[in-house]
Amino acid sequence: MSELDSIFSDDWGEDHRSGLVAVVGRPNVGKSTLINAIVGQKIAIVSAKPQTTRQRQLGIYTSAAAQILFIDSPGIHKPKTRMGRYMVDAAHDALKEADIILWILDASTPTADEDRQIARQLAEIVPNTPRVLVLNKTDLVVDQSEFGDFLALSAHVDALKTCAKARLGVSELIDCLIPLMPLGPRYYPADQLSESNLRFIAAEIIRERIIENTSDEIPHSSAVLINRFRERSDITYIEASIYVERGSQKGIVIGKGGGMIKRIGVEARAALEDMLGGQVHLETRVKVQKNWRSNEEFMRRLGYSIPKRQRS
Ligand SMILES: Nc1nc2c(ncn2[C@@H]2O[C@H](COP(=O)(O)OP(=O)(O)OP(=O)(O)O)[C@@H](O)[C@H]2O)c(=O)[nH]1
Ligand SMILES: [Mg+2]
Repeated sequence: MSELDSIFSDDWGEDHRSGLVAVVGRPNVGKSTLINAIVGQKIAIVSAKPQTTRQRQLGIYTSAAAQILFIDSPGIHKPKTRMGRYMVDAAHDALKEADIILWILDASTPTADEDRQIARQLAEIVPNTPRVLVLNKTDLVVDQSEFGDFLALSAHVDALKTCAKARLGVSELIDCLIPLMPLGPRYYPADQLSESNLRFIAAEIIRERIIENTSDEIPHSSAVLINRFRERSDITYIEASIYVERGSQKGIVIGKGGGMIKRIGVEARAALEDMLGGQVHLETRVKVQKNWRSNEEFMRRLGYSIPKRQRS
């Protein structure tokens, strides 16, 4: 059987391995970029601004020998809002589920205080889960002689260097992880790369265009709700609400003469058409939901599945 035939065969051997790898680290270190590089397709949005990823998301790697489910998680930081708390909780939950923890560090600042905090959290929450350290963005550093101290951050079974943006070090990383995974079956079909539905991906694509085109608090204060997603044979109709937290932010997102929202719409539509492989009709409306990042009920409406507070 060729490698390709054996990947698509349902007949994996007794030595097939599978499991969950939690990809964690500070915001903006390149977790989502790395997962996109591993699965070979953009399944998670990426930006140069911190706190881009807000929810747990799966990236599925499949070969003849193994299936590794990578959990992309929000960057671990000190939360200032209910939304921030939700994000850090999502990262902690990912840790608890995982067979292996892949801790990503940024080579241009490998041992920031935030990383020491994360080392403490790992030791407290998952003291017994094996860790692999990944030093990403190695392209940004000329003098690599100082890389030594990131190894001292925490006990680990292996440490590797990557440049996720250029997809360097990815196959070495997979080769390192496979023998560490438990024996197990293939959970998802070989051609499935994520478990996100199209509505979620559409909302994320629009959110990415907002993050890219705005600054200051607006990327963090914006959320996208898909009100309608209707697929016809030749065109997909999408209606989306963009929520911000204040009237002044709404003005900025709409822009002078509607210029900004037009740009966001044009860019998002192009990306959506690329993803769906067909024509897209996109309508967006900008709305204000005051301080929604502290409003649990509204966050739930946006799809951030916060558990209802238990009565005591
Ligand atoms: N130079 C360089 N930049 C990188 C590399 N990997 C990722 N980046 C950039 O780093 C920025 C952050 O990448 P993300 O993948 O969004 O980071 P993240 O860790 O998922 O961030 P959060 O979701 O906010 O926690 C983006 O601008 C990426 O293009 C790399 O290897 N080298
Ligand atoms: Mg991310």
